[in-house]
Amino acid sequence: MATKNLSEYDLASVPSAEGMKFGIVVAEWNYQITGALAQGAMETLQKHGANDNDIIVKHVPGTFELPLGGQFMAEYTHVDAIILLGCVIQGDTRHFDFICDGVTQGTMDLNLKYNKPFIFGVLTTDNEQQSLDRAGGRLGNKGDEAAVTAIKMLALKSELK
Ligand code: DLZ
Repeated sequence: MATKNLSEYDLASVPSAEGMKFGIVVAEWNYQITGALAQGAMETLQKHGANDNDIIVKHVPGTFELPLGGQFMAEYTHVDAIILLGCVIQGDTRHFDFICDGVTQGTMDLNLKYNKPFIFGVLTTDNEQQSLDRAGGRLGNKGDEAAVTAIKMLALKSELK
């Protein structure tokens, strides 16, 4: 199966992000990659009408800290959706599995605890090249996909409320 380009989507399917408030939490580990994810997410939110003043960006040390960083955003700011951006690259030890398990379950828990979208913008790859490919490289940018997902989930919430 061909891998999807993360930056390709149907523009018409994305509602306006005007008036929506976003938090972006970025892991500092593998920052060459996570910084590119953050740039992609910012640009995509802006492209769909989000106001610069409605986007808060904060950093945490590593991907393992993303859920707590997201919880701080939910508790102490007025954002409507939070995008969590990280990159975990497989190493020689089982650390990869522990970080991936923690951030995955932690993110799901936050979605349900706060009734807000917490978007899982985390690359989990076997090597650095696979991550670069998905951080603005040949397979697009996971930050773009995360931003579009945040907008769509907020629009769905508004529609149903
Ligand atoms: C310790 C660690 C390792 C080995 N690998 C990564 C990684 O590939 N990506 C990442 O975002 N963070 C990594 N970390 C750091 C952990 O996420 C975390 O910051 C530390 O274990 C401290 O809790």
